[in-house]
Amino acid sequence: MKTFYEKFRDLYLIHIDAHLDILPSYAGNKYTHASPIYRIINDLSFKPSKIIQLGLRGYVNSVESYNYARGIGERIYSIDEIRVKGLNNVLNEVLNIVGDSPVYITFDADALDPSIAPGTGVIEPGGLTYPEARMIMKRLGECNVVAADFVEVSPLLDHNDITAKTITYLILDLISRFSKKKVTSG
Ligand SMILES: [Mn+2]
Repeated sequence: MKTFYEKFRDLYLIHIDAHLDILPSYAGNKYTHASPIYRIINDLSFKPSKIIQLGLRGYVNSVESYNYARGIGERIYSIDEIRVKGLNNVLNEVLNIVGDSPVYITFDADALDPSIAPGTGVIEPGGLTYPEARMIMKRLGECNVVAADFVEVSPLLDHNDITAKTITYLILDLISRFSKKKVTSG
């Protein structure tokens, strides 16, 4: 993020995850899976209004964390809001927000339902299905994506490589759209 934000000052971050990842520290460590969004905002001075989060759910995210994230201007679409509004409508809103701006996508495997992604450390019931995640990848692939990462896959916790295969398919779903978008400078 540091490298891409230095290069693209109008960068958007689209964060797909069950968790807000916005704790200042976790177990006494500033650099864990619980803090990347906090670090990006506070260490890189990245504007919270340029962060869009999709898929949030579960009891790990505290009310205080939601209030903090919303209070500083993050755009949050919980899994419940996605289901009520409809994924396509939410994606239309997201694409409308980012326009032609450069986009960094970060995808946490636990955004997916544990039934298709058991191989991750903090599973949360009620996640995205593969067709939903595939639609997210295909629509976001229409944006000016300059970087993407897929995180939190743990082969030791996986079963029959189901998580690895699902994530691999999502990477393919994303990059398969790149040939359709216009080439941009940088
Ligand atoms: Mn997570």
